[in-house]
Amino acid sequence: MKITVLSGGVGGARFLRGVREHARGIPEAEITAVVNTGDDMWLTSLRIAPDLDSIMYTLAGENDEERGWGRVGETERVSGELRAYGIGWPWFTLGDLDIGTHLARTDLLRSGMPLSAVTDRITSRWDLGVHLIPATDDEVETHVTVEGGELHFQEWWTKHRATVPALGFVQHYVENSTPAPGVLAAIADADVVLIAPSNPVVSIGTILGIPGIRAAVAATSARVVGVSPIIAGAVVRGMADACLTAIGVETSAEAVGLHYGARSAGGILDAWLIDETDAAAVPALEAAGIAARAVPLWMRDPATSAQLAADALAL
Ligand code: GDP
Ligand code: FO1
Ligand code: CA
Repeated sequence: MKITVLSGGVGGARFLRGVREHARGIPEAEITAVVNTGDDMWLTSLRIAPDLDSIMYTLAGENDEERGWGRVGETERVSGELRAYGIGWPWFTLGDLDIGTHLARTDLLRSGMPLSAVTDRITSRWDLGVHLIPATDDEVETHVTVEGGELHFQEWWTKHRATVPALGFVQHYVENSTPAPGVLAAIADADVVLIAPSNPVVSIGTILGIPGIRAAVAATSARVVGVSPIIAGAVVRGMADACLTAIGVETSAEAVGLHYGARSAGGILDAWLIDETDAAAVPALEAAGIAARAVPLWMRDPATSAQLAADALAL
């Protein structure tokens, strides 16, 4: 069974851990994650790819579960030195172990390898059980339009904690970008395409904004099932609500489902999984052509993540 998952960072990583766990019971299961790279950036000459790294570390069991990003057992000696020199972003900490990943990625990129090949090489260190493909090999970075100018998404997200009102999001150079090798095939040849409970705007939205990807999802013979990242009108973590507000979408499971839209109405969803507390939204979603089911949506541990994946694959 070919399962393709569109995914951002933390929410997507935890969901992918559940998909992998549940797929252990599915013969011939092959899982491919198409991962957002809009949060990526150059920092102190290193290429940082937060969502690819969040997923890689989580599936490798090397992630810092509490912090939600970076490596477990991390130290910050090098970033202390960078701060002392006034180099880099003092509010964006590059851990020592994490810098090992950035050096490896940057070295391979500098040798001329595309990001997708670099990702294959880096992730081969572990047996992740999921094939990670960046949505594109091109540098397409999310910037946030704010009063008076633009910020790189990471500055808006980590320095300002999304407190500066976002007037909009723009992915520079996205119009010239193309899906990375294997992305369109992973969507077209899938038995099921899952939209992870990721940030609908800057994670899923950015992936769908790469020319060709949204059309591929709309056209695939696979069933397309999404999982709401919003429970009872609130994000589980992070600031996706600030992103949704910026594009005029209410922070609710129903509004996000309708924002993605029913495939039968030109959108991307066949089905939408929402939390039990949002069960009242099922009729409206069904009326819009989206099959909906209310189940526990909190991924508290690998077991609940696996159950969520099972529910999504059964919908
Ligand atoms: P980021 O790139 O690190 O922001 O992570 P993603 O974009 O992949 O996902 C962020 C979203 O994951 C947030 O909006 C959270 O609401 C959502 N999320 C995190 N944990 C859970 C969970 O246990 N259940 C659900 N349904 N959503 C979650
Ligand atoms: N998030 C923070 O809130 N503070 C940080 O200092 C920080 C550093 C960092 C370094 C590498 C990396 O891959 C992610 C990092 N993040 C940090 C998390 C990142 O901002 C989130 O993963 C968002 O999804 C943006 O991608
Ligand atoms: Ca992210």
